[in-house]
Amino acid sequence: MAKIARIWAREILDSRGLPTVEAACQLDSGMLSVSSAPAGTSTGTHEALELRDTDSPRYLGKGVLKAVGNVNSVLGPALVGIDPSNQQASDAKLIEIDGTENKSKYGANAILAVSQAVCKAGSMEQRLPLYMWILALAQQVGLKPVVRVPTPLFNMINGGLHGAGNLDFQEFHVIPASTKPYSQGLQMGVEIYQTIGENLARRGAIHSVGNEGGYAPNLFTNADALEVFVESIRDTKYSIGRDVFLGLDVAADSFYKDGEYIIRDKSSPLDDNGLLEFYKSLNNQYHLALIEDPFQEDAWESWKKLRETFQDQVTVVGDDLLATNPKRVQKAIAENACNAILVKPNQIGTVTETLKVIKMSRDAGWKVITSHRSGETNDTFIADFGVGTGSDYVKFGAPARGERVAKYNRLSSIEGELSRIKK
Ligand code: 2PG
Ligand code: MG
Repeated sequence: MAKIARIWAREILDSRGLPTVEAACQLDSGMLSVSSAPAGTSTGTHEALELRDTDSPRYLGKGVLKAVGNVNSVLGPALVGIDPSNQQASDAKLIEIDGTENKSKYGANAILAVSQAVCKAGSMEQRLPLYMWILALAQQVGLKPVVRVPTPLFNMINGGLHGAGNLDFQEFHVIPASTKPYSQGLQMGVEIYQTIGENLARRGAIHSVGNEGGYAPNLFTNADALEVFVESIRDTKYSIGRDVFLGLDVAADSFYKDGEYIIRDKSSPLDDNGLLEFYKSLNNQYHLALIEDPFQEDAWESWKKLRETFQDQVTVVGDDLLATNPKRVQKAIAENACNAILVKPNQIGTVTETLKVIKMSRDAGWKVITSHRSGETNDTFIADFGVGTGSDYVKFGAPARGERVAKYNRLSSIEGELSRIKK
């Protein structure tokens, strides 16, 4: 059985041109794995800490040399000699030596890059495709073994902190029916994405694309973006409610200020009840299948009210609300604040903790959505993670831009492998 011989890290750039941590794990057999940490733009306050060199002018204070140094001098050496197949032991060691609630001593970016690199090394040692190895790790924490290529949530229009246009809502999703095979969903997503582009160009509304490859238009209101979806989908051979569904990541924290929500659809700021009424009217008109972060991240009462209003007709997803954190997930289950989780490994910091959070969510009967971050690299770890954990959905952005497409292409290749294995 090979052991971890050396772990090291370096600073690389993410898709936004900002530094992030890449870690490499070498086994004494000579095998080498590499993985990198993604980074968020609209980060929730309850997330584990992303360590940046704020006191240095390098990269405008966004360098990650401290986090890299922590891997090279502390985290890496601590794992030398450990069996890479023992993910739980190596993650426990990382958690123990950091010793803080939110990974603030050595940085969740440093810790996650190492945890993922070890996971990849474990899959090599086990001679399994990464998604099959993640399936085995998922079983170790008690998850039911399900391997599936999840349904993609395509983020076609970007607003909020992600878009250069003028929309307040962060993400406007087109979601293929989950009964469709992945390859068909991907094709529908691409055809609809291109058609949306043509329609926005005709309206003279295209501004650019946002962080996640979705168009970032200037439109009159947020509801107009949904209207563009309706028009564009009508121009394809697909129909809403049969082939595809619509969803939103509102990311409400980004337009919440002093107890009020300011959106361009309304001439005056809304309180929580006003925003709920607005969601009701959007749902009446557009039949939303999914809504993420509809309220500010600590507005528990409003989340509960929304759940009571929509019951299980709408998938209500906690991202900033939950921050992939077991304590917050427990509270949300007890309070019936949502019925789905957005899973982002870097919000908590290790592979094992992420798997445990998925297990809690599954036990509560929630849907599981495995997600990228707005700052991504070409690492496709998260695609394998979505498959091996049997996630219902994955959120990887628009079907455009290299770092997004890398993940969609990885799912295509897994789909091909699985169809061959099953035969
Ligand atoms: C989100 C994510 C990913 P960020 O809010 O769901 O789409 O954005 O990575 O900027 O937090
Ligand atoms: Mg979100």
